[in-house]
Amino acid sequence: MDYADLLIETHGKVAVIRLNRPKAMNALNDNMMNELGDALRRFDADSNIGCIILTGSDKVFAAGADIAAMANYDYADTYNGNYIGRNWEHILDVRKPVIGVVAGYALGGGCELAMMCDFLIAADSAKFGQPEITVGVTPGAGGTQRLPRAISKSKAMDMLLTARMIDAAEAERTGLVSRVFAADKLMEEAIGVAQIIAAKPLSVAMQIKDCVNRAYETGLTEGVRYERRYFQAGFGTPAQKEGMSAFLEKRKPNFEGL
Ligand code: DAK
Repeated sequence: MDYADLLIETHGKVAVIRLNRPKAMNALNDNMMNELGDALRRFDADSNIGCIILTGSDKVFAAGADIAAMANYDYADTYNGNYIGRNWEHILDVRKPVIGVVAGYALGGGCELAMMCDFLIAADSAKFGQPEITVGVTPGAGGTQRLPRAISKSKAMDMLLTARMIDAAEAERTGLVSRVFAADKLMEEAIGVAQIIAAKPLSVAMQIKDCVNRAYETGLTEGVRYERRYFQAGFGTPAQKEGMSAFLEKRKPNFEGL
């Protein structure tokens, strides 16, 4: 895979996709988002991959949508061209786990893209913000919806209305990120987390992801009913047989290919 605005690596069953427009602080433009959709689709379909990491550089995850590209847009350009909708949200269709790994700035569309990942790991250098109000627009890729769900209405209103950035410690305290590591250990630690996930049965990981995402979009009763169907259907599968046999036989399970 050869891309102009992304760097790609694999570490065993872990794929790493790096946003890479260093001269523009990884500002998100059409080409990058098209490439990102392509890379995500390929890794999702690749049976050698069990977990995907989306990251940036050690300085910036992404400083938002590309302001230079959108400064001259008018309503017809954004509405008729389905700006954002046409190519920013492929990540939501990925069935395998996707970890967002953030060092430095994740601002505006960058913060929104990070929040589309399944969970976030941050460096102690990370800074999250939704400064769109300062450039005269509302967020357009889910910032007003995912941020209050992640960190509470009050914190989200504060960030969205004042454009205040929060640091890694506040992001962890408020639940936006799950873990924080020293910047120089970030990728090593994040790949370690991804490798743990990739060694689990992929079928079950995808079902858990589907169920947790359901919790976002339905009420509790409906969500628990959804989860129960997966749970019951899981009996008799190779993953259940291997996992439970291994426990009873006091050995490590081998979920290769499951
Ligand atoms: N877009 C384009 N270029 C950017 C950029 C961005 N978002 N952020 C930085 N750059 C460029 C700078 O212009 C500069 O380019 P040169 O001057 O060197 O050519 C280069 O990256 C380095 O930036 P700085 O010189 O500013 O670097 P600093 O370290 O001093 O500052 C910073 C880093 C990240 C704090 C600063 O660059 C900054 O504040 N950047 C802008 C952050 C921002 O406002 N982000 C939100 C963007 S708005 C919608 C759809 C989408 C959206 C909204 C609505 N609808 C469909 C309704 C999304 C909006 C956004 O994301």
